[in-house]
This record gives sequence, C-alpha cells and structure tokens, in this order.
Amino acid sequence: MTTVRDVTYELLRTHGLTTIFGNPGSNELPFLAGMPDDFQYVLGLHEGAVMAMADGYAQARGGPAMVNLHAAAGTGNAMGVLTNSVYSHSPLVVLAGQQVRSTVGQEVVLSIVEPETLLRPLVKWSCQPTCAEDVPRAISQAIHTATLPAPGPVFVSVPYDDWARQAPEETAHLLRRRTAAGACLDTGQLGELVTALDEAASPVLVLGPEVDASGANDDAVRLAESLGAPVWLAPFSSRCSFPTRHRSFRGLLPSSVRGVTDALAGHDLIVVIGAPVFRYHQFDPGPYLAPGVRLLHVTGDAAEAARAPMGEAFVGAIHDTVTRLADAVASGLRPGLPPLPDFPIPSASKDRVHPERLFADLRALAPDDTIWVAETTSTTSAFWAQMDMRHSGSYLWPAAGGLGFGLPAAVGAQLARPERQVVALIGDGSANYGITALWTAAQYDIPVITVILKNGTYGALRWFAEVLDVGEVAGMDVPGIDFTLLARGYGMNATSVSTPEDFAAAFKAALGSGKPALIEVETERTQP
Ligand code: TZD
Ligand code: CA
Repeated sequence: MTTVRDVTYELLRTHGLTTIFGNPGSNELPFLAGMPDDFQYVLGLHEGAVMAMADGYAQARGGPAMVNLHAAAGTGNAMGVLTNSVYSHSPLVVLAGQQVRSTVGQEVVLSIVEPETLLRPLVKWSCQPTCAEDVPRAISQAIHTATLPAPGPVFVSVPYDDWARQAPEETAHLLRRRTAAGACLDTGQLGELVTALDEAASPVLVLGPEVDASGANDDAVRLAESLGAPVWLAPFSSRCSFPTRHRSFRGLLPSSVRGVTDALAGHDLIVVIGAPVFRYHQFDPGPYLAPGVRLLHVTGDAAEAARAPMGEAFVGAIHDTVTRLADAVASGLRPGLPPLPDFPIPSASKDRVHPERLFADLRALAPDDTIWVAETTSTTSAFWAQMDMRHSGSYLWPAAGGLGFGLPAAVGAQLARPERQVVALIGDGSANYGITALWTAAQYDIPVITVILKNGTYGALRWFAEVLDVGEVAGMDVPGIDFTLLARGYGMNATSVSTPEDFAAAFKAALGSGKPALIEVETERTQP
C-alpha cells in the first residue's frame, strides 16, 4: 500500500526538497519516522534558528526549502524570523504536525487551533487539508504557491494520523506536475521604459533584492553602463544587486524619507527595479519625490506595485526586464562616470577594533566570492564603505529587520553553497536570538565562520534613541556575554580578539581549518 507519507516524500524529492530543516515533537514523529535514506534532516535547537537556516539555504541556492515544525508552539517560535522571509520572498514550505484529526476540535494538548490563521498574514497561503487523501495535493499546492511569483513562505498543518493512510491512486499525477510562470512586460510597456530612460537628462537606477535573487546583476551593470547612470541599492536592501566597486555604484540608500529624497536629488528620472517603493524605516517627514521628478517602478510583485505611494509601476519578470532594457536603451548619450575613489582609510583602532578596520581587513583576507551574511545594526555605513562585493549572491541581510536571522541563515547558506566561504557578521545583541545554530554548524560540520562584533550594546538602538530624542532608555546594553564560551559549549572552535593583528591571525586560521569557527571581536561603538 502506498501511504500519504510515501507519496509526500516522493513529491518532495521531485522538487529537490530532500533537505528538511526541523525541530520535532510528538505530532511530527509519524512523518519523520518514514524518512527515506536520501533525505537529510537538519536539526535546529530552536525554531527561530530552524526557520532562518532554511531561509539562508533557500536564498543561497535560489530555490525552495522545507521546514518541519512542532505544532503551534514550535511554529510560533519561528514567526519572528518569518517576518523577514516575507520581504526576502523566500519560498519556504513550512509543515507543522497537527494532533489526531478526530481530536483537534476538543483542543487536546498540542492541537493547532485555527491552523489556517496561525501564520497569517506572514504566509502567502496556509491550509490544513480537509482529509488525509488531500494531503499530498495540498503539499504540492504549497510548493507551487511558494515558488510561483512573487515567491514567499506557505504553511501546511497535517494531522499526524493522516500519514499512514492510503494515498489515492490519482495522487501519482502530482509527481509529474510542474508550473511555469512567464509573465514578462509586453513590448509596449518595455518601450515606455526605454523611451523614458533615453529621454531623461539624468536618470538614476535604484536596485532591490529581486535583481540579485533573479541573477540579473550582470545585466544591471550593462544597463547602468549604457545609461551612464549612477546606481543605488534600495533602502534596507536584503541582498546586494550590483558590484560595489563599479564606478556607477553609490551605495545603500538611507531608509528615511528625507534621506532618500536628498540622495536622489538632481535626477529627473528614478527607475526602481526589484524593490518596494520604498522600504522606509526612520520616519522623517518630507516630500517623497522632488517636484517634476518621474519615478518608474519595475517589480515582480503585484502587491508591491499596488501599495506604493507614488510612481508608475510595471509588474513583470525582473531578469527578463533588465536584460531587455540593457539591450534596448541608447548607449553613450551621457558622459561616462569617473572611477570610484579608493576605499576610505578606516578610522584607527584604539583599545578595541574599529568596525571599518575590521571590514577593510575582511575584504583583504576573505576570498572575493565570499557570501557575507550581516546582522550588525550600528555598522551599516562602515560595512558599505569598506566591502568589495563583485559576484551575485554575495550578501544577505534580514529583510524586515527581525533579528535572529543572520547567524543561522549563514549556516543554511554555507550548507547550500559549500564551494563559497560564508562569513556571518553578527552583533553581540543579534547573535543571541539565533545562537543555537552554532550547534547545528558544529554537529553537521558546516564550515561557516561567525564573526561577533562585540561592542557591549544595542548600538543601533542607542543611535535611534538620539534620533527620536528620547533621552536615556532602559535595556540598551548587553555586557557580560562571553561568546567563546557559548560557542565552545555548542561544540565549536572559538577565539576572542581585541586588535586587528590578532583578528587577522584568527581569521586566517579559521579559513585554513575548513571547520566552523567563531571569532569574537571587541569593537568600538559606531553609528549606522
Ligand atoms: N528584537 C528583534 C527580534 N528584532 C529587532 N529588530 C529588535 C528586537 C530591536 N533591535 C533592532 O532593531 S537593532 C537592535 C535591536 C535589539 C540592536 C542589535 O544589536 P547588535 O548590533 O549588538 O546586534 P549593534 O551594531 O550593536 O547595533
Ligand atoms: Ca552590539
């Protein structure tokens, strides 16, 4: 007899979902007990870390990832991290174990009450199949929904007595299903964009994470070069969509209203590609657009287009649009841009390492295709001033600012991309939300290098308290944490350093070891 569980594993295999990130409970055991040998279960010790590892894995591999969580409690633990997955468009298929179907109504222990609403509105779609026979089809729907544009997380709750039931014969069709999405801009729409770009006196490009996620970085370079236009990353970008040392590159836009308007001043045409318009953070009232400026918005996400407060939006496949724009715009209409100045000389390190110096040294020491996963909130300017990212898929950042993403996401990214070194740059505040992922890296021998920037405080919050002018606030500091002891406790090699020289030696040793390692660096306090 072919069971619902047999068909489900076959279905997951046909979608390449043979790695399952999870943390189990009793409701999940009947599913996990049947796991075929070609599947790998990656155990995380807290569901936030599980979700973030899966997210880093999905983003780094450019495809969906499977997550298995325990009932409502485990699913709830993962929700904070899931806020990021929505905005990074991560196709995560989250499967949770439900109590025995006939008992859920009584709300027996470990029932998921109202499973469809538990993760709303974070998930694109959620369901508990109406009967066991519909479980494989619902999981198939979940996978297709997660990956079809715009991608995003989905949730399925499965009563645990469903797994051993007989699967209907017709479920075999599911194994051969595929869905292909092709919605590209039509020639008229593309022509409008091309005409606007050709006729603009001074266009500027603002690129978002979808450019990098769709692998359109090289075409974005061609487009910028033909236009002779500067390129910014969209505010709060969770990926890096343009080589940071290209002469067109201007950096990451600030995330305040005024900051964006000021940075884009003087341009008559703003073309935003693959980002929301805009992901503001700091409320700093002012004009969204200078008078007379035209904003064109290209996105693969219809909801993103619909909710923007300004601009003319075009919804279509990003890679295709960037390629066709690069092919079609007139080149050489504007003078070329001068080369970028050299990297700024990092501020001197005194009794602790200055973050700029740390990033400058990392640039020199790490392979040039390193994947950087950052969650260190007061060092943003220092990071973008000093890094040299040339390749697509070089950078991940928590897309909604929900901490607890970075450290585990780096573990997941390293698992997905063994051929590229992954380095996590994590603040001593942020590290604690996902710290248990160190155990997964150690146990599964995933050779990610975690650098903890230890300034003893929630640096970004100190800065924000100044911005909001609220004076002294409680709960701003995190003294007294020894990350080397935590790392060793989870089975990982760890060193603590407080000079650039010692950091360089520790980093080289970590790189050379091919093993997961943590380096705690005593850093100076900076502002974002
Ligand atoms: N909790 C969660 C889950 N997400 C958050 N964003 C916060 C709390 C609030 N928060 C920020 O937005 S930044 C920050 C907190 C606590 C400080 C992070 O401190 P850090 O980095 O040590 O990681 P810096 O460089 O010292 O700011
Ligand atoms: Ca800190």
